[in-house]
Amino acid sequence: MILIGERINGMFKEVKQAIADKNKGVIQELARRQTEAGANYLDVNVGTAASDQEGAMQWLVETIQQSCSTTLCLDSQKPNVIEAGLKVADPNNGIMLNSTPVNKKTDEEVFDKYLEMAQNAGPKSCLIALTMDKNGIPQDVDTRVALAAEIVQKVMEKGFDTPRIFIDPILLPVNVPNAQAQAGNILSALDQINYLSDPPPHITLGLSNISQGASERSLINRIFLAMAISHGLDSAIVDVFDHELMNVVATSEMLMNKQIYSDSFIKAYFSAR
Ligand code: THG
Repeated sequence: MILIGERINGMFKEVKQAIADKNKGVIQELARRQTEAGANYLDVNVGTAASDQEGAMQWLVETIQQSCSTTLCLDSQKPNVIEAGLKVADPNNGIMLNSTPVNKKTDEEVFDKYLEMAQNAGPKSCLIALTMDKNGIPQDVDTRVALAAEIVQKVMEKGFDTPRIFIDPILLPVNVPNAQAQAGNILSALDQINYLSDPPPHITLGLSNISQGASERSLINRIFLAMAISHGLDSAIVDVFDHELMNVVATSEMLMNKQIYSDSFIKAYFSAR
């Protein structure tokens, strides 16, 4: 399971404050602790409050890189903010770009821009692509799968290997009126996305989205993650500090026969990461 640590995001008060105060210690501690907890990538999102988003992204990337070499996942819907991060990102660490829709009303070329940035960012770079287009986020299974197919086709045409693409079918909060069926629809979409190409694209999700504003947040996150792994999810943006969630990852992978059973399978899973 490829895990992307969610905590360096201006959505969190502590991070927002650290960006405003240029408090490096808070960010470096989050980077180090998430890496220790098992994050393969660190999501880096300046949030919406930062007045200078490009400057904030550069400061975050530079600050994190001073303390660890974990691969960064630059998270912004604005190509110029990603571009700013790429300018200071250490190419030796690899990079993930997060994320682009297939197209959008205000920018028909957005996908090509993100793909080009990923292609110019070195041979190991990868890109998260959302099953979303100018009509917004689809609610049904078929449109999600059709958009995923369009993404796979686009990247194949540009010679970008399909395992460098992470398709994100966009998880919505379960407490939003009429959104409750979406979790199940995503599971059905996962089943099909895995057959789009050989080798298949990776699939990822912003797991914590599902429980935003709900009670029993960690329970909802943990159960849905187990369900999604059983439908082929192989990556997620998660709270790696949720220890039980990490145990769910190890146990789900063992039950899916991705790791041999032993009485100490949880310990074995994390020492092999
Ligand atoms: N797909 C992709 N990238 C993403 C998302 C996605 N990046 C951002 C987000 N969604 C994933 N990361 C988070 C991080 C935090 C929360 C949810 C998703 C979260 N935050 C608390 C809240 O909103 O209640 C903040 C609590 C606090 O302030 O302490 O839940 O879907 N590709």
